[in-house]
Amino acid sequence: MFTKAITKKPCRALIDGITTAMFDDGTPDYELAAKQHDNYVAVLRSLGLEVLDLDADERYPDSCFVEDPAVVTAEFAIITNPATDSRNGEKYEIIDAIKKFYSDDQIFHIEAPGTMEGGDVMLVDKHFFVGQSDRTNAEGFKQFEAIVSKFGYTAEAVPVTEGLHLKDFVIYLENNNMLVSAKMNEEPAFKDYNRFVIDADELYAINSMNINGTVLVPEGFPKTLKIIQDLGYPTILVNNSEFSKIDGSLTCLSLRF
Ligand code: CIR
Repeated sequence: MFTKAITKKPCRALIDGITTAMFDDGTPDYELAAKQHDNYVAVLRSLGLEVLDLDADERYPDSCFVEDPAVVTAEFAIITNPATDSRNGEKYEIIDAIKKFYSDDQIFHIEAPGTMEGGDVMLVDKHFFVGQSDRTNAEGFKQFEAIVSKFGYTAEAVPVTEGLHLKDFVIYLENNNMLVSAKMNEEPAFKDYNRFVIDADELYAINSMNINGTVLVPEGFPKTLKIIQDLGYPTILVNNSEFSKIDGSLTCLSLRF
């Protein structure tokens, strides 16, 4: 059960965010992104979460994607080591927010040469799947596993070969259900889950987000919406178009715990 979330307002420099245009191309419209972000925060609050919405930071174009510089659970927080130069400094900023909720002995760090971004980390009960991607390397995984094992969690590395982060291609919806890309459907790590393969033209909607039983689904992906609704989950549609232009999806806009 999530009770809290941390978010961070998009900055005007968002238009310079890193992008491979894997979902959508074009430049985000800052004003619209700010509105969409306010709505995202309002939806989390409507679901009962206490949300700390941090001020925008113009020094870091991608800093609204707070999921990447930290991984949080009920018991501990890990400050990651984001892989790209333009994002690495975000780890020094997120820590002030993390310290409002965690004591010093609950806060850990991934150190160079380890790299990690939270978009590669997917928790299923007490087991972490960790994407091995351009952003999260084997050393990052090794350090992560050593930390989480102290708290009774396990971790498993999964290759990410089709784009940015693990959770762009597989998401856990709870109740043993996963949304997967065609490629992740072949991944042995996920063989025991009920997998629902999302068509290539709706790839962006894999990153839907279960908040205490209600699933937030990006607007504009009717086939995925139907799959989620047919599974019996209540859904809320969220327009995330401006973030999708710089490879940002729903989970990346918050840390939930
Ligand atoms: C980046 O390339 O780092 C950002 N433009 C997008 C980050 C998205 N984060 C996520 O999915 N967790």
